[in-house]
Amino acid sequence: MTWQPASRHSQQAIHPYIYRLRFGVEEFRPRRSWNVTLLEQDCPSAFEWDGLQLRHTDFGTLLRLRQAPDWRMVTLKELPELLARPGDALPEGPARQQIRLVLQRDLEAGYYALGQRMSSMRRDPGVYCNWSLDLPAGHYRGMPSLYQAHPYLVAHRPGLALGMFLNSTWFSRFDLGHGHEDEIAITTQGGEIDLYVLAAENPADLCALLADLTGRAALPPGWALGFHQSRWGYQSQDEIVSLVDEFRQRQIPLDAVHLDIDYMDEFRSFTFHPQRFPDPEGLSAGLREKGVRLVTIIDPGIRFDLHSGYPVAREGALHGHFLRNPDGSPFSGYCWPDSALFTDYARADSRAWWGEQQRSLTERGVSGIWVDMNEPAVFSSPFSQGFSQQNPIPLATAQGAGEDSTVHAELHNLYGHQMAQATYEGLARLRPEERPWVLTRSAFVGTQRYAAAWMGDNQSWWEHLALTLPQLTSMGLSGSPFVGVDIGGFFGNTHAELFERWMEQAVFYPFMRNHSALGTRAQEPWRFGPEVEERVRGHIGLRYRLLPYVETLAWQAHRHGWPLLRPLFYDFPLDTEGPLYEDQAMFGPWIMLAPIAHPGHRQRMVYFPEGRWYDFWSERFVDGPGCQVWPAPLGQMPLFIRQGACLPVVGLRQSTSEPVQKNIWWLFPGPQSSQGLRINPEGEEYHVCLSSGQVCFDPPVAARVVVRRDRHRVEMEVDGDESVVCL
Ligand code: MIG
Repeated sequence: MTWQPASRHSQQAIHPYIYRLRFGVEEFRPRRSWNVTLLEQDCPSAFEWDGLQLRHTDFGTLLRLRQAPDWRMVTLKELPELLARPGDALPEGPARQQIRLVLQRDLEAGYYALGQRMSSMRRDPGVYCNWSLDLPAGHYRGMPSLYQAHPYLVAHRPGLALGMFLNSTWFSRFDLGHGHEDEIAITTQGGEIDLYVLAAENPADLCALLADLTGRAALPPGWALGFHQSRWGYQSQDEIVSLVDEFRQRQIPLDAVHLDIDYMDEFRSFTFHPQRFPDPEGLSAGLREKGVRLVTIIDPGIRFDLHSGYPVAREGALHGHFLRNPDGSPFSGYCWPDSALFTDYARADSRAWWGEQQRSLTERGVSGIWVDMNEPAVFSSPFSQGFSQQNPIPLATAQGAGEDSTVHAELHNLYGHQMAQATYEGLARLRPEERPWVLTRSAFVGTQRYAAAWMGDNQSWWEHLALTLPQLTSMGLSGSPFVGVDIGGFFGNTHAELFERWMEQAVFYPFMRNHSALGTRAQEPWRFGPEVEERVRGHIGLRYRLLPYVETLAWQAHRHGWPLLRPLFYDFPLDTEGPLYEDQAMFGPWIMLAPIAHPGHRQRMVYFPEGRWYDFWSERFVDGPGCQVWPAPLGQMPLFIRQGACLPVVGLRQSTSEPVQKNIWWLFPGPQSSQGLRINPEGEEYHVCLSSGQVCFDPPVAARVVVRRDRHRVEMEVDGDESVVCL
């Protein structure tokens, strides 16, 4: 079948800097309940669209079509990257309508974002698919897609940061200069291209626009910004208690422990194993006294067990919350509990029901919920029979209710998103006094409203350590600021040097968790001997000292969409070359990390953007721009503070539950005046202004201030209140 012209189109400015271009095969379908965009109204703007070119008076030409949008009918065979179960077919209707938009590729621009990938941050020419998948161990570059789907592309050149969000939850694909070097071809199933074009002067403003369009990231509770310890294979309540005691006895700060599937009773979600975890209330209360929160994993696959008194399966089936086969029988797929039922999170009543299920955890003192396997991952044979292939839900399976009924093919990419939503909303209802905290594996654009995310099953490999910064900074550019990877690597056996180098950079992961797979070498911080332990204690301690800065960045991510961990070009958008180094990153506006991700390396090249940079560990400083080789002994990864920094910090604590004794600022004064900001956990702002040797507080504080000098750093300890201090 050949391509035919798309017959419908509409254009509309919905924000002074966001323009919506729509092209369709048939009548545009009405807004769906699951649509992730928040802006709809017409808005006066300075965009001009002439049918071929989109311009904005502030920026000039933003994009140009190469040809009129067109469409064709396709079969599953023509979409080789779309993983479906053997014998499956695309359902009739829009699922078979593939529509395409071909744009001119700006050869001067760098291309970024597109969510979660195992590849460089600057997107090479290639094909990027959006289809959530749980692929086998050993993620590699060629994987068409991973657990999450972000049909959102960023183009950047000095003076212009352009975002293109394809508002399609169907399978989609961005061909970035692959078919033709100077073209970008965007295709999607569903018969509609709904493209939001976001135009900003720099990446920070672009991130703010994306947050306006798709929602602000949920602000994590304070404890979630601390250190988390996890492992698949912690077998019992007693083991968890000893683990936490060991952290405390060794004086390694810790805020959360995660329980993996081992805690469940035969993999029944929302249950605890009666022998191995006999007293979850006691466990969570005991941990809470030690300043540690409990997080439990939940899988979407509900054990298909209608007769043994498992209320989740029985009630869910009774009230019709699970997916069904075309003949009306319950759909079941294999997962941990062998045969499992899957909730239809596209239905509001089913989401509410799912939310209510969290009660069995919150009532037992669980603080956060970790939602896994929500691509959703379905196996081809029972887990109890060993290894199996993925066997995804048939694409024609009905989802949604009433006017919003559709097929799984349209909602596959949203399964994790809506599971996170249901879980988040359940926690918010059950415990309105606490900020919900959900961690998800699968996600879509907009999931940041409900959950933090980790990057799934990485490996204990140097290559995966090296890919972490590109991966996490790309997530931030794609709208998801609260992200992390499994420290130490999940599959495979880590070892001392890899683990230690991983911990060094993890201080700056927005979400900081050590996690590993069943049967792999233990990787708690003390498993590699006293020297490694000592240095790792120092790294986690540094995170805890920096927590007021981390909390401030978290608030800014929540309010403005600014990622905590970002690529250099984000903070230095006019610098055209240096900021392309992807093995460095900024943590907020003041801290630059240049980690080591290679065995044996004890020095590395560091790019310094414009300005003065103070070495965190020594007397040295460097004036950028330029490159220098920098020492990187174990325990001292190259770390720099930008001149002018005013960093809110705190004395060392073992947990965020310990009261803050002193408010401290680390000042790195420069010739120009500079501003420091602290946003405390309640959202109150404290400003300090540093100018010609004087510090002014806003709001003014009235009491004792102690000032100490340490190399380039001035440490200012505010015990009470005072308004102006001379350094
Ligand atoms: O495929 O619950 O990504 O973090 O430890 C295994 C067991 C299922 C996958 C998650 C991983 C978790 C593991 N889960």
